[in-house]
Amino acid sequence: MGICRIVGFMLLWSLFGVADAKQVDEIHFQAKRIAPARLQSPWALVQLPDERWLITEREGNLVLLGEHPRVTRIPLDLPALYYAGQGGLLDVALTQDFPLSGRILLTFSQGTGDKNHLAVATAVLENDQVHDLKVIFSVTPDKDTPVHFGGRLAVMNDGTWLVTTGDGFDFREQAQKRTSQLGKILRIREDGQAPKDNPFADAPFVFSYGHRNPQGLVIDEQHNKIYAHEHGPDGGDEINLIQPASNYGWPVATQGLDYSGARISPFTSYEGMVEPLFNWSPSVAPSSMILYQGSLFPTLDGQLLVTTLKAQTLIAVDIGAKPVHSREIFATIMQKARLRDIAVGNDGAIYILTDGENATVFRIAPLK
Ligand SMILES: [Ca+2]
Repeated sequence: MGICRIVGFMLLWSLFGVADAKQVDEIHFQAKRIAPARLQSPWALVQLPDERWLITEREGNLVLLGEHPRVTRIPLDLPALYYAGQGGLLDVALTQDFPLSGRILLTFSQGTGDKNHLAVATAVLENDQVHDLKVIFSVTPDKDTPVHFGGRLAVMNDGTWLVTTGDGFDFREQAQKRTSQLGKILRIREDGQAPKDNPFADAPFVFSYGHRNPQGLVIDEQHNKIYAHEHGPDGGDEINLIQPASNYGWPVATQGLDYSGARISPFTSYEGMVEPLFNWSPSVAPSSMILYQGSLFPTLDGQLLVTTLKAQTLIAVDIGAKPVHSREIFATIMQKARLRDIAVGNDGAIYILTDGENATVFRIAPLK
């Protein structure tokens, strides 16, 4: 480790010449696995007040990860779980009154290959068991593709929830159709009903539209801002500043190309449609995101940290910079892997969930 670090330092020094202080600082951090490499296609992680991590596996399990190697797997009885393609059990989040109620929210894909949709469920986690699981919301209309479900959850100050939904890949024109719930960020109450102050009378759950497959969602309570990222096609991955009632352009305005190389639209911007805060071309395939506001990594304070599947790296996006710019971080201390989710732990360290079979969790902290 010591030698690797020195070599890493020298390599960075030589790569950057007059080195960027931020780049050099970050080599003094270390990554450590905290989970056995046995998580099966996990999608999300969240830390519990008792310090353990709660992790979803797409085939329908919750995993409680305690002190290494303590792992408890809870198979969920999710009604009509559709585990295929990019679907299955996706996000998990704690409700604001979790310490009292044990209530969690889950997203999962439900139905069959011919007819499926994203669903939101609530359940109670108590004594390492899950009970009172019920579906509170189902996205309409159904679709017949196993991909682009969206599925990310975030709770707002007032206790309402934002839920991202994908365009289903074959249904991209529905992202522009407000009355379809595909390709949207929806806002729901914890009982699954529509809040009265959502922006559209004709689409009571829709908060923003014109999205492709958004899977990163961050609420900055301090500055009253919402950030989301979404997968573009070939190029055109975006970070957007989300405002209610706004149209984010897909598929009319995009900087991405179709996978065939053909243009999806003649427009990279369009009047009345909000342009991204940041665009990645070529694609990095952004999977999740946090807004880092901590003291362990001062050079990252106020930046968005984005996990990626295709780029297989963690990316810091400096949204305070003009122009906004992004860079890989921790690249020399964390092996290349598809990265699925990210969280800051109660101890201030950064935790990264990897993707696929035999996935694991890395803890990244300053080197002591
Ligand atoms: Ca857009």
